[in-house]
Amino acid sequence: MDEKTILSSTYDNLPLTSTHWGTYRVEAVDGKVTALHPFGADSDPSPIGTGIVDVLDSPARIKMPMVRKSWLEHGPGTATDKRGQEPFVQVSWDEAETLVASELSRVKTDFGNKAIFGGSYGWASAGRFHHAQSQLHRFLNCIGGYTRSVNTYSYAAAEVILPHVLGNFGGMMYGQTSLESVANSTELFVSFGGFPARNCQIASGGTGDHSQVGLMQKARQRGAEFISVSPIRSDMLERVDAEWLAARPGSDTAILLALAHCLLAENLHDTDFLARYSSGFDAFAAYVTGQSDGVPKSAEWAASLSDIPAATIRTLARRMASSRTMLSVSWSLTRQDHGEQPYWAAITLATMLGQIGLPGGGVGFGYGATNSVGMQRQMLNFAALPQGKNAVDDFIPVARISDMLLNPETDFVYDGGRYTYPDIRLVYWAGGNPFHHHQDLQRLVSAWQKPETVIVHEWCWNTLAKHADIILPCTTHLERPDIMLNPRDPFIVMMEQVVPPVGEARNDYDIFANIARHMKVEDSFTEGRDMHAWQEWMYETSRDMAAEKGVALPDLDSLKQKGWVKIDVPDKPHIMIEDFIDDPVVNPLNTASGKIEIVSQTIANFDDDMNCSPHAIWREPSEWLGNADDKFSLHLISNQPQTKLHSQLDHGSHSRAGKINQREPVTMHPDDAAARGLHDGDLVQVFNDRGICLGVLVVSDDVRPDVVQMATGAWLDPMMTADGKLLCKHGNPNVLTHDLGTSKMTQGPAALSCLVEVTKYNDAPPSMTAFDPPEIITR
Ligand SMILES: Nc1nc2c(c(=O)[nH]1)N[C@H]1C(S)=C(S)[C@@H](COP(=O)(O)OP(=O)(O)OC[C@H]3O[C@@H](n4cnc5c(=O)[nH]c(N)nc54)[C@H](O)[C@@H]3O)O[C@H]1N2
Ligand SMILES: Nc1nc2c(c(=O)[nH]1)N[C@H]1C(S)=C(S)[C@@H](COP(=O)(O)OP(=O)(O)OC[C@H]3O[C@@H](n4cnc5c(=O)[nH]c(N)nc54)[C@H](O)[C@@H]3O)O[C@H]1N2
Ligand SMILES: [Mo]
Repeated sequence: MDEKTILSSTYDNLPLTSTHWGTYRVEAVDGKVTALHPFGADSDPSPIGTGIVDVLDSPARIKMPMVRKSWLEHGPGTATDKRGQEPFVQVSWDEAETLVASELSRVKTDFGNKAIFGGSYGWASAGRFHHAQSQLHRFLNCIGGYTRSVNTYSYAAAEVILPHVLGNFGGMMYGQTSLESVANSTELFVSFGGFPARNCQIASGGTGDHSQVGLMQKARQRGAEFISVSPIRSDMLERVDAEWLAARPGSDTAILLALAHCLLAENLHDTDFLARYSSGFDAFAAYVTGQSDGVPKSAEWAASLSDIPAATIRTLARRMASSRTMLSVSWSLTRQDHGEQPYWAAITLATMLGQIGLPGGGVGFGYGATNSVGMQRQMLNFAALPQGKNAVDDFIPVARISDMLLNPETDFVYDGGRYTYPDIRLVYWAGGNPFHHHQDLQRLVSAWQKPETVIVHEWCWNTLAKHADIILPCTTHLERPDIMLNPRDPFIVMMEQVVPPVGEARNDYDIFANIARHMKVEDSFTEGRDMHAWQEWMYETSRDMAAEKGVALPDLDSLKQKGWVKIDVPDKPHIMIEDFIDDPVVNPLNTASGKIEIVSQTIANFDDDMNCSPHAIWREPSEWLGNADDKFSLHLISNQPQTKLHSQLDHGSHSRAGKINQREPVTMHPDDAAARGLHDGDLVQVFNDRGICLGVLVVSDDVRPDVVQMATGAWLDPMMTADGKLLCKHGNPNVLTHDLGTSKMTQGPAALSCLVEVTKYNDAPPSMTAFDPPEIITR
């Protein structure tokens, strides 16, 4: 804990709210929010939350239901190419609900429920009840179901590979060896992709205390050493004095294989551990030594692929074998071509080191990605809004949305199976912003023209809202009561309604309840409960669940009185799959062999055209610096933004303060800037064959040569160039990224495999319109 620790403060009497970026005390005057203050129990509060104050009630706020003009005048499917450009007509709630209900009924009757896409991927808000996707999915299930999406943009490739190798995904991701264990016991923390302090500001579902950075610092003070393999120096938090290995992006699997090669060559691998806990090592070893394919995966081999000297790799392997080592792989490694391979290779290497199950040793997935990863806590489960049953079986891997819309009734493969894309007529989105999160946005813009109707719940005029046919304005966390009830955090917080809803905004729940009434399914949607009754049900059910695990939570009235509670944290640091390590026969993993699968026979049995290898292997990414023939010679890293969560609050004061002349910074190494005659502060265009993105140049040796960095999150501000390319005036890097799946097996997003070029933008700078509302027609 650093000096910022405040155990009580002058704000203790103000109402509480919780967000994905932390818990705050809210100050309001005359029904307007004037400030958000740190929560006294938060040792390292994030400033991100303050960004909402000036935009809660600003011109970018959606205050009434609206319908795109030609959709309203001529019906579904009209001028879908005008989405994002046409004016909206303001309508009453009753008119909007009637339109939505009759359009859903039409699509159901004419095409069946599978023609409704309710994937609605994204983060929405932190309260347990007003979780927009849970509301949407429950509602759509009440009317007969919807085509869903599986997995995330965060780590889709890991979600597919981990069940094969370690038996499940969620348990591994949120049952990792805790950072307390790292702080107490790790001697060498080897990180691929860093431990970026900026990302620990975030916790999906909310948090009470930002503790992770403090724990890393504690490990350092105890004497732990840190190595960061990453294209960006600041990916490892500064306070731990890490040694930086500035590897070529996309080369991690090669380095991991070479580390395995060194262990084998010097007989440093733990053969007893391998025999007792894993299956398939011999076939992997034959691949690593080159016995099976003629290519030894030696340090020299990896050096030419990664730009990390062979001697450095060899020394690292020896240090890893002789220290208590935590091998940490970031989630970002999964968001690139063959993103499953670095994870499989890392698990294999950690198995060879034989430290899985020991305090501070083994492998970790995404330490530092959020405040929840490696959080020491009671392993509890809490109640969530029941989803009902989806009567439709169709699904897509989440990042295949453009493929689905553009190629209805065609086949795709995923995790060894064969499936067909449904023919989608209606898209319903509540929570999440595909015009932020998806790759190759020009392709998405075309795909988005396919459905006849797009219905969106949003609170602000972001790019998604502007691309809707029917937009229904929802409340924010400050305008409704809720509970922060996050099983991955020791705090529970009663979130208060601080101000009345702005304009005619309504809670997602009430919007769905009213549409459900029009569609005669109100009883099954609400079960006779209003929001308060549901929240009480959620809390009381969760309290019972906790009691079953021996954890006593206060009753609801006491909780309301204090506002928050912190559940006691167990003294003994949590260790991943400790029970399996204790006794692999009694507590086998949920894999085909019950052991760690260095070779997966299940994957080996997949059809040949699925192009899957039975163990971790090196595959050259489709786009990377290793391909000297590519006409674009800079690797673009589009990582998480410091000043916001994705696109949320991009229009707020905190995010705007991080921009330069209203646009996003693009960071480039001094050598690359000099070679191009570029200077700090230049307005530049980042481009490739897919699109163009404007930004302002920052010259810094924080990035390695040949790499440029541009954070995600800027609201797409589109402009078409004379030759028909999508240009973002503001700085959304997803106009540049490609829309290919990570692999035929995992089908995740691969945004981080992306090459670009950067030149000065010599035309007159186009004016910024990202935060302007569309033209609105009132009747
Ligand atoms: N190039 C590139 N692209 C990436 C990534 C990358 O690293 N590089 N990262 C990817 C990752 S990891 C992720 S998780 C995604 C994130 O992508 P998203 O999760 O889609 O991004 P957000 O901006 O958080 O979208 C949340 C939306 O929900 C809305 N919202 C908030 N509260 C409510 C509510 O109560 N009700 C309703 N109806 N709406 C609400 C917000 O206004 C916002 O528009 O982006 C992915 N895209
Ligand atoms: N402030 C803030 N925090 C966030 C979020 C946010 O939007 N804002 N989003 C949250 C979400 S949804 C997620 S999923 C997590 C994501 O957590 P991460 O995936 O860890 O986050 P990123 O910032 O995308 O990537 C971390 C770093 O990986 C490095 N990297 C990229 N490619 C490679 C590579 O090929 N090899 C190696 N070794 N390194 C590489 C980049 O330099 C990058 O800065 O962050 C969460 N935290
Ligand atoms: Mo994510």
